[in-house]
Amino acid sequence: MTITTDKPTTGTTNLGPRIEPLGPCIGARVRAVDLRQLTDSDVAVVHEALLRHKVLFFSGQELTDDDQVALGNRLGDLTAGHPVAKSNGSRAEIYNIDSTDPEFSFSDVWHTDVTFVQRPPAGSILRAVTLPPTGGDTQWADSQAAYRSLAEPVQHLVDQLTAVHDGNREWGAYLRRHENRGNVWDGVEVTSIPPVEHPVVRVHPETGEKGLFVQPGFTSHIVGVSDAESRAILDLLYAHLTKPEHLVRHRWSPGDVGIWDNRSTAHYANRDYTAPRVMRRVTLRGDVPQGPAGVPGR
Ligand SMILES: O=C(O)CCC(=O)C(=O)O
Ligand SMILES: [Fe+2]
Repeated sequence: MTITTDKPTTGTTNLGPRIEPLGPCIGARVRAVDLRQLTDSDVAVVHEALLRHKVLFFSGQELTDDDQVALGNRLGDLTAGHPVAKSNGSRAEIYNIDSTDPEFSFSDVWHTDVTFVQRPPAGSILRAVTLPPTGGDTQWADSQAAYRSLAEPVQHLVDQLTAVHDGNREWGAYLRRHENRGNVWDGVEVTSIPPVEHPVVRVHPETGEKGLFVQPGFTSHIVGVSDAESRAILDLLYAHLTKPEHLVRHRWSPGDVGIWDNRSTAHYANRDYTAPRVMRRVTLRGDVPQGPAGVPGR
């Protein structure tokens, strides 16, 4: 496994964002930045830090819904809030994750956001609005560190595989409850969730690094192998992806914002609270996942 340095990558002066890594592979805290007033140079620093650290945490931010949408537009091109869940926020781009909403579903399964569409979001921006006194932490896994630390023969095996991602596992019941009328996604009303195929190993479109791209939330099976083989391979990869050394855990405080790269991470929201918890998310448009040469995204 490649060991990267713990030294801050940039920002040793007070002239811009300061990046403080939270571990050798995943996670960094970003200080000295106001997400409502990013300069072009701040945007470049945040973008570079995101590629390197995969999830970034900002504290003391006072974002409104409009500010969060504006931030998303500074960092990329925003999708609708969710493909299936109807817009329930003040803006179509916002996905309101509210534990008091009767339609709320806990995200207590490892997943990468919206991998059940052909072009899953490249990144997500999550803001804490209402928090329980304790609990409700979120964890992220570094899918590239996980790939790198697999034994080489296993890397060769998974390099060749394609998996099916099926959003009906999490969202089929919601769609049925709403008479098969979901949200509007890429300009089209979603009325069904056809399963899609993605490579099991994703080549990051910006860095060229390989990462595992299967998660128990939406991946249903591996193509072209038996059920037993698919189950065993996926169980191996899930256990490996979520080894503690591949993880970072965040305890949310009011004013916190987390930004992550969905092309190199999976995440899990702890289901250990009873008091209301409200988070708001926007997602950045992504591309069709590509596998190693010879295993195109389909
Ligand atoms: O509520 C959380 O901490 C995370 C929920 C989630 O999975 C997401 O925002 O994509
Ligand atoms: Fe998520």
